[in-house]
Amino acid sequence: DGSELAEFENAIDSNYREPNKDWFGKAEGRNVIMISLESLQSFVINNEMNGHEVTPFLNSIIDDSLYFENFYHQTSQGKTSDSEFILDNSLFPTDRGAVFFTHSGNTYNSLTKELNGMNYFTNTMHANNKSFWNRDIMYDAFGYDCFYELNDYEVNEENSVGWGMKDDPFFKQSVEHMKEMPKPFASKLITLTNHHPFVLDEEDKYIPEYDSNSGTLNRYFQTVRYMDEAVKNMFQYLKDAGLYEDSIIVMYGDHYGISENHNAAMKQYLGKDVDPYVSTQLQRVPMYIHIPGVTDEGKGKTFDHVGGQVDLRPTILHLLGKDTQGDIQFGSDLLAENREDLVVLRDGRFITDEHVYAGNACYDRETGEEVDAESCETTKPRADEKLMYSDKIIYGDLLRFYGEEGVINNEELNEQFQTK
Ligand code: GP9
Ligand code: MN
Repeated sequence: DGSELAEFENAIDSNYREPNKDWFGKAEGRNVIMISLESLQSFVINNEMNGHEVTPFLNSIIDDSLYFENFYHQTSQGKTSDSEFILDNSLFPTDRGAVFFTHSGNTYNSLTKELNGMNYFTNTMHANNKSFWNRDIMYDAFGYDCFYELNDYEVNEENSVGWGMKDDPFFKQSVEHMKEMPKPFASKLITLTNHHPFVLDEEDKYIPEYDSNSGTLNRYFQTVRYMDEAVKNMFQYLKDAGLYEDSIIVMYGDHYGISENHNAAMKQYLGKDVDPYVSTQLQRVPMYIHIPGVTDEGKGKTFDHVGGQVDLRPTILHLLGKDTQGDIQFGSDLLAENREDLVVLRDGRFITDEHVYAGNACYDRETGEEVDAESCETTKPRADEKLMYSDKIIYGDLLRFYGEEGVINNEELNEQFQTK
């Protein structure tokens, strides 16, 4: 009877938050440099491993950035590609296979398409085979102008390890490409060295291994430390190329690096049991927005409200001065003033300002103590609804019914909601 469609649209409209006037357009016209930090989890930030600082550079730029300390990844089986999907669309990935493979034929209203409309030269940079995760096909659906892939990099034995090109030479050669790009450009750079099984050449080991029974966790600290050094160098490469001042740099962890298989080793490192609460809190990934001339020289700010990768798209567009009202999206501007304090993970776990819902139990967010299940029950329908509507959009390819001005084909869309 059409009321389902109305419900659907209301549910999505309610995700939107008005931009914060202090931040709206603060990075207008700048190049956008988005850096996907492979497998980087927040627990290493401002932390030590047997007395060794793990992320000295990433720690040092917190004061020079907008930093979100309770920011969660929302990926599923599609790993890096899921994080890319979320960034571009502010939709949840699906929980069956990788959406990059299963729904590359859909219509998307991507961040990339918005940026194209704002005259950006949009591109994605990753020194791996272009068809890995079906990227070459999905990137066309998102509308990227260019994909700098394996063949666009000088990759040799010397500058490779593990999965391929090391992060430092990758950054260096990416900046060479940026110099040649039409301005303004929007680049997404996907790092690779901090990837399981976390291997490095001797010369790239800045700190020793950890001493648990998990070689994976032991080496993880070392490869994270390597990535930290590579990011530090990247900032310098941008400065040397004269690209730093005119850019905004957004950096985020794509997903966890240490799975539940290493809980015993994690328990040793954290000094506490990895129960469903701790495990959920370990899904936090670092998220930085660095705006030279605005947030640097100690003018940054750390935010403790909860957020997730679905919030990236509206946050970035609002910083660039493009309002996202009316867009079909499941996140909201991280800098908005009246945010809904709810982040939903793809597997149904969720986090509010007060609670963590995991393993069918409800925990106090501050203390980690299990509390009455009822405390989470009021939020659960809203959390489930978000996943359900996002799935509906992807499985029904519903974005093909929407255009710049909102609904373009209401009749067909209506039909979608009647014939289920
Ligand atoms: C592969 C890289 C790593 O190109 O993105 O993929 P992951 O295993 O993290 O999804
Ligand atoms: Mn990854």
